[in-house]
Amino acid sequence: MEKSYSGYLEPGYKPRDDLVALFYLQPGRRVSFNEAAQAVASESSIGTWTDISTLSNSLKRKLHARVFSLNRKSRLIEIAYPKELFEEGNIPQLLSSVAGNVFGMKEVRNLRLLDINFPNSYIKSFKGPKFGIQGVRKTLRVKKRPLLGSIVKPKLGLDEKQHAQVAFQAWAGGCDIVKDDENLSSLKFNNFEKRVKETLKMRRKAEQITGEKKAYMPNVTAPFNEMMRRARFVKKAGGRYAMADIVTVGWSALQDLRDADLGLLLHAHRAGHAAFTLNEKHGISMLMVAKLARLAGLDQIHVGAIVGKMQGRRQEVQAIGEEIEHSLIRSGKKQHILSEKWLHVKPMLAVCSGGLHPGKVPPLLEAMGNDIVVQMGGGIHGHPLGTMHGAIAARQSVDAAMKKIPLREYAEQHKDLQLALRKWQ
Ligand code: RUB
Ligand code: CA
Repeated sequence: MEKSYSGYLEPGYKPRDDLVALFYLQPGRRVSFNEAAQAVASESSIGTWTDISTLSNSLKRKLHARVFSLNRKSRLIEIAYPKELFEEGNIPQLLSSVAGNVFGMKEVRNLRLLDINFPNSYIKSFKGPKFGIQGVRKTLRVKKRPLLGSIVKPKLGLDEKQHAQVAFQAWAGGCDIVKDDENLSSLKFNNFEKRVKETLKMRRKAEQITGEKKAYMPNVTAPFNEMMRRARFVKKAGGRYAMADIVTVGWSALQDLRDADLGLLLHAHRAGHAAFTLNEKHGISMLMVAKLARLAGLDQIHVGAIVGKMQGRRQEVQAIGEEIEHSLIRSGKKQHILSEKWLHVKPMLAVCSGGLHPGKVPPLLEAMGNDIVVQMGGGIHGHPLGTMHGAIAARQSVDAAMKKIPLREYAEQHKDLQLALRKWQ
């Protein structure tokens, strides 16, 4: 091993004010586990491939990261980083360090950043969500039941008025929230400003008819300045929410979107996350992504639906949104990433989405509890009688689950639910 990658091992070291990262690590060819672990600690803190005259021993002692626990069997290592290595309130810099060069080093065959434990001083430097779970519930005046959301479908193709009409039908049928899809921004056939105006008009109409509070989540994903302009436009037009595709716009843009304090609830769509979260051995865990989104100050985030169309292991999805023991991380430690106690940082709401329909609501709530948004696109617009009846059926499924009545039994008196179950179950 290169000399510069040695001296980063300190078993038994007790982290105090450090930032502690948990990695899954598989060494590269002809590299020992110890060597690979130290290479990761070195490259992600102050080291490079060879020893250098500019790094004195005293400097190294002060700032180097320490591998303080290694488990060859589980391939888990924990690394403690002095907090001085990180600029407060700067997520891109954090990731350039602990999730930067290390993923491509020859000493490493597979490396996965599973979790980071932040010291309080670091957490303090972020505002966190402005609203959080309680803020969303207050805005929509829904106290206990899961919130019901829909995505306008087809994801692209409708014009502004058609889009607003579909949204209206979904609200009128019983949805609390209607959102744009991840790839809808401002297109030739559907202009952002026009769509927002039309859809908010329909939101007000739906509120009058139903007597319920409704919300529209326009997708502001765009290059930074344009994204901010669109978010401000939404606020001015009377919107309550904005959604952004967090992976594609990036952490820097998200932090500024939150820091602008526009008074909008912020929804995080995670399109693209699976490029680095899916491989169990390499990349960054979804748990980590959710934690960073909370730090950045988003109010809600897609976490997976377990019973739906998208990948996402039950255990990890639950660990993000629900309080269960997450054995993949630290056995014995209760993980509840979105509501874990974090000083002033408010709990974030989990959004379950992707391939859901009314028949899937009871097992979903069983797995995730009631503090979620149940979001359905196809499962509402694919109803045999159209969007409004689809939304009615979806709301009936939530009501049945809340009353603990089996869906089939509830469907005997609820025609729309019955039709949905007939199509999808
Ligand atoms: C939902 C949809 C969302 C996915 C994304 O539509 O397309 O973009 O939820 O996946 P439908 P995830 O209800 O028709 O499947 O939520 O896992 O990030
Ligand atoms: Ca989508």
